[in-house]
Amino acid sequence: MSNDKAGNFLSNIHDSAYLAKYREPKLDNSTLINTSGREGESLNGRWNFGADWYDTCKRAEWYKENKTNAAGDPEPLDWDWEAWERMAVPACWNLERKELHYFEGNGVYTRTFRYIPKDKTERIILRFEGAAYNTCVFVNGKFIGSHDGASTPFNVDITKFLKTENRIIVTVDARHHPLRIPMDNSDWFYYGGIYRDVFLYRLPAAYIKDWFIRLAGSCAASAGSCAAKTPNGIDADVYIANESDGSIKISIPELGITKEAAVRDGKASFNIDANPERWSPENPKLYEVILNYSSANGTIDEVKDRIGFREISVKGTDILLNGKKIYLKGICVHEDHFELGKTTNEDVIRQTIRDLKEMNGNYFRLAHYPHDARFARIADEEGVLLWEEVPVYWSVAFDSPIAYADAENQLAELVLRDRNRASVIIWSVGNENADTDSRLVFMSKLVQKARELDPTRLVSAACLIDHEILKIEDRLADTLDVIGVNEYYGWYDPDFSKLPKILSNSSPDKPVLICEFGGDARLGERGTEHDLWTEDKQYALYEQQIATMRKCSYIAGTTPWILYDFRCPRRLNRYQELFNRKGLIDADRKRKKPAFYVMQRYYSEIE
Ligand code: GCB
Repeated sequence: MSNDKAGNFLSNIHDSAYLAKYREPKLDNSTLINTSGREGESLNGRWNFGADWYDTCKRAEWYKENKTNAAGDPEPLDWDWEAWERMAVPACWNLERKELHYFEGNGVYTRTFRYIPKDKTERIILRFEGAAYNTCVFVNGKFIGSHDGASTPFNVDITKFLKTENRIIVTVDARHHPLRIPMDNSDWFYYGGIYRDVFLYRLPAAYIKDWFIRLAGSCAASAGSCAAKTPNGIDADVYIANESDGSIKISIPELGITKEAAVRDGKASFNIDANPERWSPENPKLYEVILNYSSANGTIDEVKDRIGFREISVKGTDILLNGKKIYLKGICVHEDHFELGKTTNEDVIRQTIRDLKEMNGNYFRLAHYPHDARFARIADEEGVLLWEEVPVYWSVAFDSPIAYADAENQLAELVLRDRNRASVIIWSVGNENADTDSRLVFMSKLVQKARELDPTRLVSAACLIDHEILKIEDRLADTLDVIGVNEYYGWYDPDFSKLPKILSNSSPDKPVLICEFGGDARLGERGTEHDLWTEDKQYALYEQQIATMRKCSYIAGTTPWILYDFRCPRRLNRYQELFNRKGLIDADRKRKKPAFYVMQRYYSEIE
């Protein structure tokens, strides 16, 4: 609290607890609206921007726009919205201006917009697809809510704050500290800013808030509570906001389906007799699904989505897609783009998928945080399978309830965003976390949460190998459907001979994915197969890895590390120059290294 009992004009500089008043309302998974299939009005463009290193906007309440004091005299203001520089939205500020490259403070964004209601009862929802890391939203001088997490969407109903001319102010705090997810150390670059799209949605007074549609009875969990059943028909749950009754009609025109169900306590459920064509990489069949809501008092709402129906399950050490064994021929990919950072667009995503297909792959591990929502949507169309992950990376504060709440919320936001996407087959709850008691509790709870929100997909995590006993052993593995393993034999541990020993010492009762292996090579760097940083060494290492994996029957797929070189502040040697060079393609996303073709050959040879 402020020490300034006299209430003088300096009170804000003495208040070190100022952040407390910006914690609530929280914009989290409980307020999240499923906006797929809705037309938004874009608020992208060039916003005014101030690099506010000491967070003065929040401390001194700039957003209230108090231009005069109580006596009516002008205040010596420290902000000047219209004179501020212009910043692209969406964009990572680090790449917009040289001086902002390492800026990890608070960015203050502001713009105005005119609002003309189309209907007196409409609700106006402001939606952010992603802003890094903590975002506080202010409309017309009022604080509206706060969101934590750099890679998941959030939204807020701003209807009651709107006038004809409106000012919106958004503070984005990009600082990292040990309690955040991810924490203050990682192997990628933490960009800052409003780096994904911003939209306004006009919704009716009561509206369809969310829906979950899937093959009936599909239950992927081997270790979970539901016994796997043969899918038969289509199940759907539809959730309504601001109204507890009315009725929902679901239509799937191509299947000749129209069904109606009553809304009870804000929810309607369907079990529909149907036998849709199964979605798969060979046949990425999508059906248009239309939901219509009408309430007793005449409100109507409609959403449309394109849905693929498929089943993913495990049997022993196999992964089954639609009941048939599938080998996941994959590669890891970061969102990081040399020019765009974590901002992306449809062309970049489609090119990434073309690169995977050129490698004869069918699957991506989207590392290490939720990627842009369009990725899974395009993967649905393109027939690509996905592992999606939350940034519970390395040593997060496993003992902290604050860190847990943040991780669980990011997981829930990801699952709610993408659980209707056929391409997504695996939720991952973390990467390379030491096997401690507190980590086991933390991550087991995340596994449970993923299953509670979505029992139709597999749950995994990228685990570490026990280097002492040379065995795949991690207590978390008992709760997972698929064991993910990262290993760098031939690179961080030069003794490659350990890998075959580990594989033969282990006898897992569930599928194993080698979800990372690899080594750095700077594009064009040549030498012998023993010279670090060369394409020759990377090539030889890939050959060795593949030869070893081929012999192991319980490996159900692999995602080498990584498709493209990516920016990384902890990589400072002359070959790296602030990039992790383990890519099979250079950071320019064009020039391939020879090891790319090792994977291409391998994937063309296996079923
Ligand atoms: C890992 C991490 C990944 C790193 C990679 C590396 O095990 O999961 O995030 O970038 O190793 O290059 O060291």
